Amino acid sequence: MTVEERIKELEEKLAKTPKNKGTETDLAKIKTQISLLKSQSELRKTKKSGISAYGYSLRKKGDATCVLIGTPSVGKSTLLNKLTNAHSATADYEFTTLFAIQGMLTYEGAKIQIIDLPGILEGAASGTGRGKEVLAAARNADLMLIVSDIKRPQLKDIISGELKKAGIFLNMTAPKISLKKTIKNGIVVKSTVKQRLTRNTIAEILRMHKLVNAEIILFDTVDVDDINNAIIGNKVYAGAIYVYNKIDTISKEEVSEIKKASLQKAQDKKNYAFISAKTNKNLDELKALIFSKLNLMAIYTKKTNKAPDMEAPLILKKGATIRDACFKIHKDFVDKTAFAKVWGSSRYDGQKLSMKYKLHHKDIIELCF
Ligand SMILES: Nc1nc2c(ncn2[C@@H]2O[C@H](COP(=O)(O)OP(=O)(O)OP(=O)(O)O)[C@@H](O)[C@H]2O)c(=O)[nH]1
Ligand SMILES: [Mg+2]
Repeated sequence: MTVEERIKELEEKLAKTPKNKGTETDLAKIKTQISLLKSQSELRKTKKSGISAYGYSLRKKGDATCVLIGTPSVGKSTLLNKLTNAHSATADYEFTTLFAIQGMLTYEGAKIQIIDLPGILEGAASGTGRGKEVLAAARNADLMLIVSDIKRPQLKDIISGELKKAGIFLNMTAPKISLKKTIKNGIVVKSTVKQRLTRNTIAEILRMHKLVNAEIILFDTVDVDDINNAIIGNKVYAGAIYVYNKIDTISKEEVSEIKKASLQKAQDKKNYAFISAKTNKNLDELKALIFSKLNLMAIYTKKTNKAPDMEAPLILKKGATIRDACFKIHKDFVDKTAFAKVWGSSRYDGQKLSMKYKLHHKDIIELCF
């Protein structure tokens, strides 16, 4: 029996097993066995086919990487060409793009790599088309741009579903789980919140991963897959922007309707863009949204008695400190620098602040030795 056949058999068993408190541990064990087999089979396939060699996956470059992902003909390549210096072929037939094409978007001084991927179809995660390879290429990105045709807004859910099946979760944070191997005491399960699973079930899952002495602390309510993922680590949590393209093809009123339906919660505004790649509508808003979703900030540097360099800022993650800025310039600067003068978020211009100070987007700093 092949691994795939065994997985199928277990999935059938899982579907047939009644779901109640009495079967909780059995169900968890089947799910864990499936997770273990899947990760084994993925590993084998990646090694055998050398997925990256297919030309779907590109080396990361610049300050951050985004991928354009969606069904064929929604306008991914047109958008790539508009956002970057790239020339990806576009056409009104499906599967115009066959391999990954990249371009660089410069925004606020940040160099953001954007990768245009071939279109994927429903069923991609289970191998339809070159779906698996495309989804594998998307895994490493810092941000997913899920492109749909505004006339078919439901495409967003199809693509999100395929990504989920491929272990890529959008706009969600991983449940916090701490796991450490210990030298004695067997499996110890601790939790700071109420759990649905019993301690015994959780311990059984850990044992299936051949853990004998270990302490697991759960800071969120978790399910079996969450625990398996914390141990195997084959799930990815990525930010995503749902891009509805071709708004030029419907009326303003229709666009408003779809916007209203999509933007229900305050945070939705950060997750949706309504654009026309063809007529350039709302592309500047999309660029700003990409920069913001990537949690980047630009920090300008200046030398004593000189004007700041506004052309080539340091690009750092939000929350970065003066120390991180020094490190980005050169690791030697960390020890050399005593403090920095800051303009922008500081209480007054040129305020002397310590290495621990958290910088803000567009701050100007002068390192003092
Ligand atoms: N009306 C309109 N047409 C667009 C827009 N963006 C792209 N198109 C057209 O849609 C068609 C498909 O565009 P592509 O950019 O090739 O689409 P794609 O998503 O890269 O397609 P694949 O590579 O096949 O997956 C082309 O004829 C484009 O000119 C838009 O905003 N409005
Ligand atoms: Mg294309």
